[in-house]
Amino acid sequence: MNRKKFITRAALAALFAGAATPVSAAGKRRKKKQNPESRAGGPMSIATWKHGMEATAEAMRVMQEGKSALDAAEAGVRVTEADKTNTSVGLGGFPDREGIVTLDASIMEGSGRCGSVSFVQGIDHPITLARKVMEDTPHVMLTGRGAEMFAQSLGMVKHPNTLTEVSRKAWENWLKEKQYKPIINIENHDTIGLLALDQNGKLAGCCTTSGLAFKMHGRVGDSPIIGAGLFCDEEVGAATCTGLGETVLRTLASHTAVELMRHGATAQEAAEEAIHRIVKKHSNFKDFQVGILVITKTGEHGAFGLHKGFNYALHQHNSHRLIDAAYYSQAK
Ligand code: SD4
Repeated sequence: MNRKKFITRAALAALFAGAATPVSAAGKRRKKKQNPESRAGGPMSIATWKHGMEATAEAMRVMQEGKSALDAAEAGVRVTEADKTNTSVGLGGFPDREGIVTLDASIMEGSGRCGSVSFVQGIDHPITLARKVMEDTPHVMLTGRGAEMFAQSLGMVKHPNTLTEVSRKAWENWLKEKQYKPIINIENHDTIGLLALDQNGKLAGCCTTSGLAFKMHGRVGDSPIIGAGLFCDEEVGAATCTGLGETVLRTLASHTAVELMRHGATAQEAAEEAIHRIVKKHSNFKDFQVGILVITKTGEHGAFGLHKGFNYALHQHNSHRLIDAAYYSQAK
């Protein structure tokens, strides 16, 4: 190995091997990259997109009652799921190409306990169903009809397949051209991923979505896949993703970010590297959007979008704000 390669490798090893301060190729100590909005300390709740404002408010309210991060994360995203004007989460979501709304959701605690449901129809709160899978079954994931049968056994109502007025119109419009191009571009996105850290230092996260608009019937994205749309580990931190799920699935971006932190990256460095990996594996990265939120077990956070436009809600230290994330590229 020549000297230059050796130094570069040594620098990379230092960056992700738990060194307090990474060493640059020139051998100098480099300051670790932090998100300028990040300040440690719980309780905190952080969530994707503008609709994250209501969700993080509810999550914080629940934690202030003394409840856990898990209760808070679930309660927070239930607000988004219940909002029928939201066209990317819950039953108000845009349907698949057959005109059917199918929902995906996952929930995870820092302890490693987790549950998820995918391809579920007619259920108001897939996140609560995911939690029931975690708590009341020996499984991690239930899908489709089986998940719906489980929901009904718990007394959850299964609604007939009716679209909201807005979704029906959007679908009818889509039917005119039936362009089958996954459309999570820079304007068309959403999904809620919410991470919470409670007053006892416990971590939890939730991710819930109606998925890609006008997807193939049966398509499942990253949101219900543990490690892709969501990952939490109390030894390190947690991450959640939004955007074109296929790209997040190919790179297991949430798990990747948490593992990078385990090996010494800050939350911001982990978020950025997870997006860089998506860029490396997708030459068409200009055509879609992805955003990631990452928190450490002490409440620091990182956020990064593939393109301009990804924002997130942060509720922490008596402040509640919508923040524009840094991003990889402005190109479209
Ligand atoms: C999916 N990741 O099903 C979800 C959708 C999403 O912004 O996040 N849209 O691929």
